[in-house]
Amino acid sequence: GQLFRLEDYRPTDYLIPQTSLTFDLHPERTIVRAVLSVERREGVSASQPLVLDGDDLKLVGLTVNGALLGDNGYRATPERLEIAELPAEDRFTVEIVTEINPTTNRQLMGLYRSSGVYCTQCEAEGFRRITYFLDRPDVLSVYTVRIEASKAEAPVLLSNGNPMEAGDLAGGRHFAVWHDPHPKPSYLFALVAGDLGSIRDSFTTRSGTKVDLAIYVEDGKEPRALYAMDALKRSMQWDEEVFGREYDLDVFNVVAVSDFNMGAMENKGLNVFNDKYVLADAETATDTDYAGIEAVIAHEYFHNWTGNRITCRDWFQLCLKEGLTVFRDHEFSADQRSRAVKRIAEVKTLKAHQFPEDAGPLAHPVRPRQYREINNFYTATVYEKGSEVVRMIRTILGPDLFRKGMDLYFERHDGEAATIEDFVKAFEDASGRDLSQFALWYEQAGTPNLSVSYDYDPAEKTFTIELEQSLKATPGQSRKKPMHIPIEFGLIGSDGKDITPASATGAEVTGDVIHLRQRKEKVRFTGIGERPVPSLLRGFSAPVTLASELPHEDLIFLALNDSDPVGRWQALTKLLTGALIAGVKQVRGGKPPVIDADIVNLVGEIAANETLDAAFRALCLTPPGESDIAREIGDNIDPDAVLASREALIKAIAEAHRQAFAALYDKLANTGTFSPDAESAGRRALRNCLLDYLSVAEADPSHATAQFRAADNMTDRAAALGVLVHRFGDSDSAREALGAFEERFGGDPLVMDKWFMVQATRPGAAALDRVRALMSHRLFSLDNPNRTRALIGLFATANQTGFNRADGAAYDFFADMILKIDRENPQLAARLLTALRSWRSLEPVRREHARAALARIAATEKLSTDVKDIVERTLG
Ligand code: HT7
Ligand code: ZN
Repeated sequence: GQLFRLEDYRPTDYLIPQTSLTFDLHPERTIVRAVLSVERREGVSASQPLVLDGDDLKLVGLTVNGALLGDNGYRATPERLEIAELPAEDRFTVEIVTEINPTTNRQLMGLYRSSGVYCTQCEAEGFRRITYFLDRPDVLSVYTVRIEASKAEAPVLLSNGNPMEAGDLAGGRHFAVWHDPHPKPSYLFALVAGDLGSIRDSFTTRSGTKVDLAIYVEDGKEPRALYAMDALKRSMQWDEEVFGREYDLDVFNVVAVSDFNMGAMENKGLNVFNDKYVLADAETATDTDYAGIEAVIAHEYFHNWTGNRITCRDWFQLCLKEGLTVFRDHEFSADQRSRAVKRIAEVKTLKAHQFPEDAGPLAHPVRPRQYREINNFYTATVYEKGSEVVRMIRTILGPDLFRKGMDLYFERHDGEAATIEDFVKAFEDASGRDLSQFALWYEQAGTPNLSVSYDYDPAEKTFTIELEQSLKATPGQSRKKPMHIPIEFGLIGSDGKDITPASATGAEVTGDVIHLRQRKEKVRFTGIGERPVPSLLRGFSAPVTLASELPHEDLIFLALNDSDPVGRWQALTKLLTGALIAGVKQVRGGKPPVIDADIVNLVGEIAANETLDAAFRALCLTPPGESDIAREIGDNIDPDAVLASREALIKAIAEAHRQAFAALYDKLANTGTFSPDAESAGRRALRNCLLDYLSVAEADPSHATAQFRAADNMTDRAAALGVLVHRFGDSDSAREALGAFEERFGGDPLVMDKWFMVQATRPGAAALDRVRALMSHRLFSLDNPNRTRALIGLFATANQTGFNRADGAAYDFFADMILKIDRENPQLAARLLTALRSWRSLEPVRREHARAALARIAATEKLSTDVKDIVERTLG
């Protein structure tokens, strides 16, 4: 594959201010007529050909200003249309007719059919699979789209913008015309046509415009879209209140489809969703599903300003829209739910997905400098770390200047394709602060490590913090510069209250933020009457790892007293991780893990503290996962020892608190009808944590079976099923529960994904045979991304002992699957393959098996550019 580099960016010679498309939809033979009004840029010679992108296209017609071209006037391949015979005038019209087959399109990019519904996916480079075009984000065009289709097959015809015209045609066909007045890049184009049901509502913007809202779903599933509609209206309101952003069309449509490569897509005025992020009711969706729907609906809606009105100059700037929009959806969810609980969930996600990326062979900067396949850069680094970078800008500037900077960014760049430099400059200009060093967060890959030591001088009443930052080499970046790291902090007195220092010298301190800029710096606080316990990185104010020399007692104190819940959770996590790692060493030395009673008591104390949010207590009661422990160990990982250590800790906690947990479990029982609100969800989360502990303490499935049978909602049912399958997998209770679940939900593949997932993640080497057997289930298909992710994806990413079995058989199976999926859907195959990115951290035997599986993939002929890029970088 070709290497694309940021420094090679050049604007195009031609612009396409207007695009008119006509689709004559047929399942196997769709004709697309594109009429492009083209403008030559000033200074560009008429002898400069117009070179348009294509992908797998068949050209069936071409004219320029209405005239056919001579044989030497153009050259067409499936990948490119070069038109050399062009008029001398700077404005002309190109008409292109292409023929495409939506039915055989299994890549799910371009125009494809999903369960009989025509739909498009154009980001990043799918539009070129529909027609030849300048398919890049800095070419903005006003689109008019006419869709013609069979009225029986596709009564609903949708595209971007506002509806203009509709009517019947001969032969049982009909048409609709859509016009989007906002110039947009081709990746935001969308079309949907099919037999869909819908729910409707409206939203009146604060300037008084009524917007018609609709969510389209498979016929009969309309009631399951009500929560998504509610989330959409709350998102529209919130963006007006918090960012001052109003919606800008007469209609806003959302469509749910069942075959989709990612979560959703923000096409202007016509968001297309994976049905997983639309459909929910108590019977079929868990609290996690509800939270996911709320976040993704908000995320795509927020793109209307951050992504669509202001788009990216090129794909290197992807984080300009994605990082910023993730930050916006995080803030939205924080305002709708418990802010602290939301923040802890974000930190967990960042550490689970982004930190390993930054520490492995696929590490890249938030703004990459080069790529071979852009689809492989929709990563946790671009999205989640990109969001953390925006959050740090807010921490550094404070909320008021941050808002001023955002307003300036919107004012300056509305209607443009912008860069990260434009974004950062808006904050510099709004605040007068120099952010040039800060901007290194966009350039340098890797997670900085902060080493911290403390010194209290009782005679001088001073407390000194010494900070040192370091950043390891990452692919293509061996030497790194020191970063500007904002560290929120508190100094806690023995009464649990924060001490206000009289003064601070050394590194800059603004309010409760230390600004570390040098490689090594000290801060000296005066007027500190007693030795404080420092809480650093409150709110997880920077995406770094923290190595601090705090003693055990201080961590326990923080876990119980920090006024910042994120700080409490961080202290507890540090204690638990330390204990778990010590346990791994003991297991590998052939000894049973010795569990520290202080830690067991601490967990019990937090569980019993009813002044704390139930959701927060649930987070504290869930020990770091197997992959979290592995990440903290860093190398020579034996996943079986990790599991054994974790199980020993759970058992010790479960046995010590059996009675208290049983009483609390009963007390938290359901009352009244199901509601997905944050408080009820928190109560269920805590109760389901307790169910697991109780089942371990009792070594008996009856609590879980009773809960499974009595559950009136999917959260409780799925949690009970998880305990039964993971803890008592060979019992009749587990078999019966799996059977009952299948009987009840066997008609609904999306719900059955939970059934596949729970089995794919059952620990132990035997999981591989179960996964193999489940692939023959009538509902399973490698063609459907949700099914494939539920079974193969979860097996590879969430079953550490099953996937990393010592004989390497699961890696072999996985390699076979990747190669098979790659023939149909390279984007999906490449994404799944990243499950092997941390292979070098394994112990030598597993490492060699994993390497061999990767090498076999790499040696295969006819790999897609997607998989080739990932496998080559992974092998390094
Ligand atoms: N902007 C979108 C990213 C995306 C995508 C979505 C669906 C299928 C393929 C895709 N490639 C890239 C989704 C988002 O971040 O909002
Ligand atoms: Zn996005």
